[in-house]
Amino acid sequence: MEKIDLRSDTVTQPTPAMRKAMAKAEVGDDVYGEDPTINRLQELAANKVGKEAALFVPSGTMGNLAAVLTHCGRGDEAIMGNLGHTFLFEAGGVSALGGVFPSILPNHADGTMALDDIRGAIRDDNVHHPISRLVILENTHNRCGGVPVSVAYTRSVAALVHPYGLKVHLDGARIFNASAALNVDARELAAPADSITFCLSKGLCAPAGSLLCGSRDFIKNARRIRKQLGGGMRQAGILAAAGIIALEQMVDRLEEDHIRARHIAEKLTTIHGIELDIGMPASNMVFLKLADTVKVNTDQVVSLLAEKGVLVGAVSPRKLRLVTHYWIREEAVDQVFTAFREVFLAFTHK
Ligand code: TLP
Repeated sequence: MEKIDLRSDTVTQPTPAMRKAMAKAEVGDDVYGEDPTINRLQELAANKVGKEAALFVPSGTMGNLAAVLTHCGRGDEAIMGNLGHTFLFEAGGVSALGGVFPSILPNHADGTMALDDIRGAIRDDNVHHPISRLVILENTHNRCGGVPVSVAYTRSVAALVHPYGLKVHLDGARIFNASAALNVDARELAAPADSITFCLSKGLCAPAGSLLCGSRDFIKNARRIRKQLGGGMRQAGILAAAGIIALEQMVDRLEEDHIRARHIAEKLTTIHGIELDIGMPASNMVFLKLADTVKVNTDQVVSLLAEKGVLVGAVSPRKLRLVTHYWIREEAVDQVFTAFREVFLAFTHK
């Protein structure tokens, strides 16, 4: 039985074009700055998000960490959302490795933090306080349902914090999904931010790698931090070759994943016991809630679906996440629907 893997877009396999490009990639020692394929990827990446320079890093987590450690020193404070990836899913790296103090604000359902909250979190100059250095935004916002965040919001955060000397880092792991969902160039989404990380190894299907982008000076400093973190990868042009294909061939098709997510959501919400927030899905993520009438928790739903070859994620006892990507074809929509219907029918007969 072939599995339909909707747990994440991180499960994507490289495309045949990527494998071909990887086999032929010209490589060199990237710690010396001599890998031509990495250099080409970095140039392409910086251009795609409208920044001066870019740095190839092994993962989105390292990209965000290197950004925070470049912007902040030990004891400095970084303002971030309570549902943000950096706060929830990066193993506390900013504190563990950088001594950076997180100031956590509530994320609203649309992925934003209230401007008043951000203003209130900026410390004044007082010996009792850490120094506020950074605000971290996320676009699309994963835990808020994969919602894209507007240019206007990102601009207003930057306009609010820049006069106080704070920088803005954008975790744009899925910035091209945001761009497709809003029909806005990724450069515009990134423009207000001082730095941005985006990932090649999610909807864009590359086997590994992310890009940290920003000003030339910022990237020069981030290069040293990447070295400290052990992220200098030598002949990683083999990976960068796939990244180039990701940027050249996989960005413009992301809208297809969003359409498929909508098809899946439309079908699944016809099943008794499945609920979806209004206006969702907003990109390639479908977050489904179990209705109160469903007496089992998502762990059980996940294992019953897995027996039928459909893999989905449980993000809480009452919430499932399904993520569409290149390897989920239109035919899969009906297979997913059938599996869910059978599983949910079984519950109502118990
Ligand atoms: N997200 C993963 C899990 O870690 C939750 C997923 O399955 O969605 N920023 C955002 C917004 C992300 O969603 C992720 C990965 C990362 C950063 C980290 O990227 P990697 O996995 O490359 O370190």
